[in-house]
Amino acid sequence: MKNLLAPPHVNFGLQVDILANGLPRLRIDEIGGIYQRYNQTASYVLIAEPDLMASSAIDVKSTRDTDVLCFRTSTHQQLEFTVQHNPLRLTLRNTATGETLVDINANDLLHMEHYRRRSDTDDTRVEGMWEETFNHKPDSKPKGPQAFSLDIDFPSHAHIYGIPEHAAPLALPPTDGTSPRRTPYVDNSPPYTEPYRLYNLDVFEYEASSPMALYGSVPLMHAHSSRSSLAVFLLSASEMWIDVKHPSNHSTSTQWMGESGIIDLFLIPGPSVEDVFAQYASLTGVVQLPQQFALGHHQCRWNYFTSKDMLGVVDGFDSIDAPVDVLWLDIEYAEGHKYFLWDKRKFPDPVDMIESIAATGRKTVNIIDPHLSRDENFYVYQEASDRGLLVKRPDGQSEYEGWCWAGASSWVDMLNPAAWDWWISLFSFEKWKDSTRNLFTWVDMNEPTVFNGPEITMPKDVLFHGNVEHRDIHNMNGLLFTNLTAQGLEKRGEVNERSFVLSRSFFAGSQRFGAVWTGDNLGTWEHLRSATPMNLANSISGIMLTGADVGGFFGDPSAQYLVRWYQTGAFHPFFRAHAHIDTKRREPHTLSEPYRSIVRDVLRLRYTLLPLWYTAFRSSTRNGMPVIRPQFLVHPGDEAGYDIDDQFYVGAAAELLVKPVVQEDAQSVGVYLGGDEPYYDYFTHQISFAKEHIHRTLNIPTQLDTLPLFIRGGSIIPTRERARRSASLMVRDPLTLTIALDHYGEAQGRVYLDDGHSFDYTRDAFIDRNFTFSSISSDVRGGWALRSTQLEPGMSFTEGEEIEIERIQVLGLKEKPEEVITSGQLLQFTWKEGVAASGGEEGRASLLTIKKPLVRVRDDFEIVG
Ligand code: NBV
Repeated sequence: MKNLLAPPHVNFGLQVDILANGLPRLRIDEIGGIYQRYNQTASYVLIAEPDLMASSAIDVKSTRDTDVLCFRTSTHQQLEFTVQHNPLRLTLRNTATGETLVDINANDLLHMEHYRRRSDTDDTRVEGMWEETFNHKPDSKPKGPQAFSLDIDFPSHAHIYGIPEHAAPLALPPTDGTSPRRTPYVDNSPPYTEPYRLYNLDVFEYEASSPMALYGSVPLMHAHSSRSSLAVFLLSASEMWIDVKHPSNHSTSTQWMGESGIIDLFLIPGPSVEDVFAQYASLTGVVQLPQQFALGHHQCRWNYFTSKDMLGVVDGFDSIDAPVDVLWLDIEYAEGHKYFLWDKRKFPDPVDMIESIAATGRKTVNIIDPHLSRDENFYVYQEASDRGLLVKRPDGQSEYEGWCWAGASSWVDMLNPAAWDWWISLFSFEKWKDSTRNLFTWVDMNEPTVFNGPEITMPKDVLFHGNVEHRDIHNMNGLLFTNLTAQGLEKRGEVNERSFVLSRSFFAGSQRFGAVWTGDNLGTWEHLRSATPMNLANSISGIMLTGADVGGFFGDPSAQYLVRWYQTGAFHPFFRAHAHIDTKRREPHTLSEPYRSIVRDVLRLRYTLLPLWYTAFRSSTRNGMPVIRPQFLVHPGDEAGYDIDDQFYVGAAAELLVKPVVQEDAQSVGVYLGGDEPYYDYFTHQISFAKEHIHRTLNIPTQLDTLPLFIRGGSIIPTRERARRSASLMVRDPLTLTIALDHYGEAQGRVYLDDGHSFDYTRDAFIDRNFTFSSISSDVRGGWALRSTQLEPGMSFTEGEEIEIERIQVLGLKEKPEEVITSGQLLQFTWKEGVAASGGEEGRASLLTIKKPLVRVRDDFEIVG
């Protein structure tokens, strides 16, 4: 393959592979160049080298100018991938529908700068080609120019999503200065004129709406229409820029520019939204099943200063009966910001403190920033230095030194295999005596942040193992760190516990190693508004355990604002309150009434719903679907929902719909009702549904204690109605099933339970049930049956055997049953008259409550009425 911008003797190769499940993978690299472009990103990001489709399953038709590959995906899509040689153009077409899904190089923007010797060229005149400066910080660019560019068109898809992390609307606005389709959530936000940038950075006080780079990046872009869904994944960890425009109302054109490395592009053909997620998960993996506590409420602050301070916060929660699972320690716990070393003046007996907190059912997390103080007496630095495990200066010899909290610092080179076991060993109980199995890890500043570096990060020309420049791997630096830290936690002692790591920097695949959050947001309404689209963007990019600093990191916002933040954060997967060191204390117990009680009730609501969250995560480990979902995923055919990102669904089957209130002094909000199913107000059981030609948007009054939350008709949701002090204290509590009927008077649901902390679930120690509620007779009285069947065999969860279902409530039944029976026994029930789901009327739903159904979760049962 020739590149018109390169001299004739330079060659580029295009390798097209069709993966076993039908995903085309395209790799473009220079052949016989002076250097080898970096091509190892996949080995850190993909779960395995993907299997290829047997060549016998691919029908290849070649002419002088084209090669056409015809094959069937595992989702039974008949596809045709065409390589047109001159000019080069690559297209993916669905042969059944004739739709062109992806069109590459239609705009002739596919280019790769070839490697050259400085002495061989007169290119030195081009500014920035052989060295650059950023804010007076030099980049020596020893290999010279090596960027690539590529245009990817979606001729039949007008809506695109993904490529986090940006504080931007979920449906990505164009970057050519034209106005986005939807009114931006930030007042007077100008149209975007810069490309979306992927370059993991620690950005001080980031803007609430901007394509600028933030802490994480996932180069995955979804394209969606009412006909099909697909995605592209450009696996490069170098800096990238992505431009977006819409040549017409039904198409999108994008241009991707990367600084270095090979082009490694995966086409993810769908065609359903579920297929896209399963296909992406087949590459980068699914979310790690979190410990139950990770889904509870987390209380953080920069900083709790002493053991007494920490224990006081625990008492504060207990004093108002508010649940919390994890107490967090920021950088001031560490002596001289030398992480792993507790400052014993403030925390004289860390183990005692951690275990005192654990005795109340809570965990502790402390922060391990990746910069190592270059203090010869600091064992972590000393060991890393002695073993040659630190990132090197561009000379490849001396240790790179930069500034961070600890002063002069160095960084561990996570490309060096010798660093892996060593880093893991730091977490072992033998080595880290001041830790216990109840202590977990927060990895911050792992973009990495270097105070005196260009753009507050590491210079691009510093060297990692194998003489790899930082520029080639920058965006996966955080991922490598999180991976090894998670392994450290899993391998310490013989404890058989799942790890928990929170990381600020992330990349494709980070879902396998823990949680992420959206960094240092501001305590402003705009930032509260941006948190939901940002978490949705992470979710649809595979990063499932995602959250934002509840309350806003910077500032001293009002109590009204804090309440609205808790109401929002309680429905984000990772739910952690956090605040800057200069802010006033704002833990729930420090608030005045009525705010304190409202926040406590929101926390309890989160805990009541933990079985639903946990089931959703388990489900995601099997199918790769997000646990929170935007409108377009739940109603993929409804175009009116494609730009909506201020309401979302929660649960394995999107059972709940939530619309956070994010405007100051809001009197009401409009909730968009997708589909034609009934929606039940979670608290009042009022039924609403979209009435064609009358309303699709439901206006809900929003007093401060109101949270617009609905159960989607057709769902059965598991809850634990007694919120206790922490999630781990609830794992054996009985369940309540709430059955919200659809138009046909039917519903289904699921619950997954295990011990909530160990790996025993991988050895069948779990309960996984399927519930169906359906009519069993066609007579006018309409008898029904609720059945529980085993979804996945896994019956060795002995701890869970006695867990009961203590209550069942059925919403929207047509008639009061004469009797309710299980296994020949009459069950007691109460009945409240109300509207039936099948009647097409709005109003408060009828409510059948079976108080003691006498069944255990693990049992097969049938309850009829
Ligand atoms: O470690 C201090 C903070 C931390 O609280 C915050 O969550 C991180 O995002 N950290 C950044 C460093 C300094 C921020 C100004």
